[in-house]
Amino acid sequence: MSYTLTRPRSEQRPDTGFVPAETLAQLTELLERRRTGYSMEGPFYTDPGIFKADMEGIFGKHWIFTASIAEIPEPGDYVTLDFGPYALIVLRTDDGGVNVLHNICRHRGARVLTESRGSTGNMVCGYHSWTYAEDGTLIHASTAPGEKLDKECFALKRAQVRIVAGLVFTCLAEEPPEDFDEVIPLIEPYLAPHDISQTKVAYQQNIIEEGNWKLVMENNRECYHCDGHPELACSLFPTWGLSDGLIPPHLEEVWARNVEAKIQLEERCDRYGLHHEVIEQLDTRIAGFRISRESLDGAGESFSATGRRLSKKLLGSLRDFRLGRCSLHLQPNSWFHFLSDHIVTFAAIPINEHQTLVRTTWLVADDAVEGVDYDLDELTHVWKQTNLQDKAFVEMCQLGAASPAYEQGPYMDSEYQVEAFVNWYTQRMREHIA
Ligand code: 3BY
Ligand code: FES
Repeated sequence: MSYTLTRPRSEQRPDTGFVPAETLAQLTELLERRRTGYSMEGPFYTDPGIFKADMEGIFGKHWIFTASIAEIPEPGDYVTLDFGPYALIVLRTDDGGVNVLHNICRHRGARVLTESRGSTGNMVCGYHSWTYAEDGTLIHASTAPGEKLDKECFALKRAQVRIVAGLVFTCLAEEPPEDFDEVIPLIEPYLAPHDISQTKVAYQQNIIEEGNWKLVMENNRECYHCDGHPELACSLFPTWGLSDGLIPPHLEEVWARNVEAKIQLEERCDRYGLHHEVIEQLDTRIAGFRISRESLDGAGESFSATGRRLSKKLLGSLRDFRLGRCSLHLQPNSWFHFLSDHIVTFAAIPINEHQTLVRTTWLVADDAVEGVDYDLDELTHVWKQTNLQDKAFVEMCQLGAASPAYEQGPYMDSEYQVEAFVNWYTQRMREHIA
């Protein structure tokens, strides 16, 4: 009799698993031969199997940004979000907290909530009316006379939640990466004075970019392309090519303004007790991030053509409009700009290997009145334009990545944050498939 030696079943990666074995072999090889300093190979952006691996190894394991509490201000308010194959409900609870639940009925798997947002009491599945409480507990399921169902076994699955200064993060893993809890106290003091709990959504833009989620993130992580953002460039100082003392002649004037504005901003921040130092740990931490407060051009107040405020109401406990932008970049899927008069949150929500939903949300003080304190078109103009320009850049790269002629190109110095994102991603994926 011959035996085939196998590992115990519990230690095996099931053949029917989420990511096919051939994809894992391909991914292992691609990760092994990754050239640092260069963009990634095409399949990272085009292969459906690698997309599944990303969902499992990144979105299924790490802390991801979902929404802010301004989107779900009242108990029972919810948004639903699909990250690739994951369907989530982000629900405000009666005690003011937030639960994140898998939007998958425990009866036969139907979506429980089918709208993208709304307000709900108990959640009733539309198929056979199984009914769940805000914490996911199954509280009602019709049964035939004498039929028994142990309702305790069929609660909606819950994910981990952290609320950071009003930003709701979730982790779908049973054991979330630990260092996010160390990052929270580093970033919260920068954001808290803008007080998201006292803001409301002025506008939300959802655009589907025909590009892999990693191209969306890479594009966000550099301003080498910022000549392509004329509206943004009115208030955003160039963030590339200026820090090494080699100032191109055509940028000398703007550089001088930037230096002066930075000195004034730092004095102001010190006076008001606001944090402004750059903390940058984009690829060294599992919860990679960069936070800073940086000056804006012109009046230095907001993202407008003149740098002047776009809403007349200051946020939270702030006492001055000239506070530049407090900007946060987080791996793997979000970035934020906190200003004195409004906040813009950005989430990259993967759909499949070649499409990403980019959700941009503008928040203003909850007592700001549209048409009186702010004009919606003016408030949203710069980032709406910038997002459309970014969409075009991402789509150009997606087309390139799909071509057999595509070869990895070098990252320039000003693209170090792109490199950091890619390093973070490749390291996390190596750990995932190890
Ligand atoms: O939003 C950001 O953080 C970067 C800087 C400007 C362009 N880019 C989209
Ligand atoms: Fe939800 Fe049947 S699938 S009640």
